[in-house]
Amino acid sequence: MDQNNPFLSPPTAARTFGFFVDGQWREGGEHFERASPGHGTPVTRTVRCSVDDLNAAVCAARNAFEDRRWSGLSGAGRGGVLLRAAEILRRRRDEIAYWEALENGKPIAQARGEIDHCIACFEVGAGAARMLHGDSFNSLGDDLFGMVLREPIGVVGLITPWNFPFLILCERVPFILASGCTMVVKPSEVTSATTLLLAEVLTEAGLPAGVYNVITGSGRVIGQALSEHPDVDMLSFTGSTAVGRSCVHAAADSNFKKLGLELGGKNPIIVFADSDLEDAADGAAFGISFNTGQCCVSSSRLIVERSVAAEFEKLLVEKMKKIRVGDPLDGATQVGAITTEAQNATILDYIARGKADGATLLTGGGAVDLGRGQYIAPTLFSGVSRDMAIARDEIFGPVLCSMHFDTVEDAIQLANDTVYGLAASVWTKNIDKALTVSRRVRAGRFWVNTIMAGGPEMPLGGFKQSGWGREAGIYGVEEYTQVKSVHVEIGKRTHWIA
Ligand code: TXE
Repeated sequence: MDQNNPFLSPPTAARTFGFFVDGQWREGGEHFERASPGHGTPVTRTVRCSVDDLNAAVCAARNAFEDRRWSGLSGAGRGGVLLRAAEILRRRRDEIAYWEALENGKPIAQARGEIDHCIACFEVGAGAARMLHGDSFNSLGDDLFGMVLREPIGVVGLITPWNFPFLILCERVPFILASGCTMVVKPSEVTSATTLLLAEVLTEAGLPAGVYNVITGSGRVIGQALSEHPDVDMLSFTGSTAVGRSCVHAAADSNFKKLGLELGGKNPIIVFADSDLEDAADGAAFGISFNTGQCCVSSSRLIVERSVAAEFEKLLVEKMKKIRVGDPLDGATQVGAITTEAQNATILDYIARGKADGATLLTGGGAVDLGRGQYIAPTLFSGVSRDMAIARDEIFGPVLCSMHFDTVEDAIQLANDTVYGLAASVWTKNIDKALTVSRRVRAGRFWVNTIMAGGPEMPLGGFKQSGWGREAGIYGVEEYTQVKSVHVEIGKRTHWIA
C-alpha cells in the first residue's frame, strides 16, 4: 500500500469487520471473504451472522422504537444528527469511496461522486425531518375538527444490493431516520463494508444506540429471515424481481409488513431525429456504461428514429470506443470491473445470445483483459427485434440494444413494451414531443435531454414490475409513516340516548 496515500492501491491484507447491534460492535464465528473484482485479491472479511444475531438486532430496534429515544426527539433534533452525519461523511469521503470501489469494482472518481450525492441525501433528510407534517380538516362541521397525523411506521428492515451499496443505502437511511423509525440493515454479502462504516458515522453524529443496526450475511438465510420477521413493520428491498416476489410472499405469510420494492428495469432511451445527436449519443453511451450497466436505471434499450439511425449508431460507436475501461483505483477510469463472477458470466451469456439470435454487433462484445479482475467492453447491438432476450431481459451489464421507429406512437409503444417501468428518457428539441412522450411512457423516473440526473429531493421508484413505493425526498419519508386520523368533538355532544 502507498504510505502517503493509502487509497491508491488495494490493501495488503483483508480488513475484518464486526457487525453492529444496539450501538455495539460484535464479533462472529464464520466470515465471508470478499476479493476485489478489479484486482482479484481479498479486501474485506465480514461476519456470516446467524438468525439469532438477526433476532437480537430486531429486538434492539424494537426497544429503541418503543421507548421513543429517537421518534420522541423533535424534527430539529433528528435533523441535527443527520446534518452532523453529512459533515462526517464529507470528512471521510475518500475513505468510504475507497472501500466502495474495492468491493464493488466501480471507478474511484465515480465512487467519490456518489458519496457527494449521499451527503446531499443526509442534508435533504435533515430538512425533511423538520418539515414532515400531517394535515387538518376544518370542513367537518362546527362540532368536529379533523387532524391527520403522520407517525413513524416502526421497525424497518432494509435489504440492499451490490451495485450501489452506499448510494442505495443513503437514498433510504436518512429518510427512514427522518420519519422517526428504527432499522435493521442487511447489505449484500459481497459489499457490506460501507454499510458498516455508516454505523461509525451515525454513532459519531449522535444517533442513539439501537436505531441503526447492521446484520451481515447471506440473502438466503438473513435476508429471508428479515423479510419473514413478525416484528418488522416494514421492509424496503432493492434487488432482483425474483427476490422481490419472495419478499411479497414472506410478508403475506408473516405479519403483512408494508413493503417498499425497487426491482429490475429495462429502460428506454428514445432519440428523435430532431435532437442534438451529439448530446444524445453522449447520453446513450453514459446511460449504458455508467456503473458498467449494473444500474437499475441504465438505459439499455435505444429506440432511435429510423431516418437518423445509421448516423446515430456510428456516432455512438465512436463514443463508446473511447470509454476508458480500467482499474477501479485509477482516477482516469470511467468503467470499472463487473462486481461478481456470476454477473460477469450472465452478461457474457447475454452477449452470446444476442449474436446467436442474429443481432448485429457494432462494438464491444466481450471481455477486456487487464491481467487481473473481470471487465467487459461497452457493447452495442443493432438490428435487434423486440422479442430477442437481449431486448426483453434486464442484462445488468454494459450491453445496449438498438431498435428503430418511424412515428411518435411507435416510439411510445416500443418504450412501453416491457414488464418493467423504472426509468426512461427522450431526446428531442421539440417540446410537444418531449411532453407527449414523458406523459405516455410508464416509468417512475423520466429525463428529457439528459439522463440519470437529479437530486435526493426527487422521488425514485418504479411502475409495473419495477416495484412498489417511492424512496427519497419528502415522498420517501412519508413512505415510512403511518397516517392516523384524529377526530375532535367541539362543545357538548348531541346525545344518542335521549
Ligand atoms: O440479486 P438479489 P442478485 C438484478 C439484476 C441482477 C439480478 C441478480 O438483474 O442480475 O438482480 O442479482 C438479498 N430474501 N438486480 O442475485 O439476489 C441479497 O443478499 C431476502 C437489480 O445479486 O436480489 C442482496 O442483499 N433477501 C437490482 C439483495 O437481496 C435476499 C440490484 C439483492 O440480491 C434473498 C441488484 C432472499 N431470499 C440486482 N436472496 C436493482 N434494482 O438495482 C437474496 N437476498
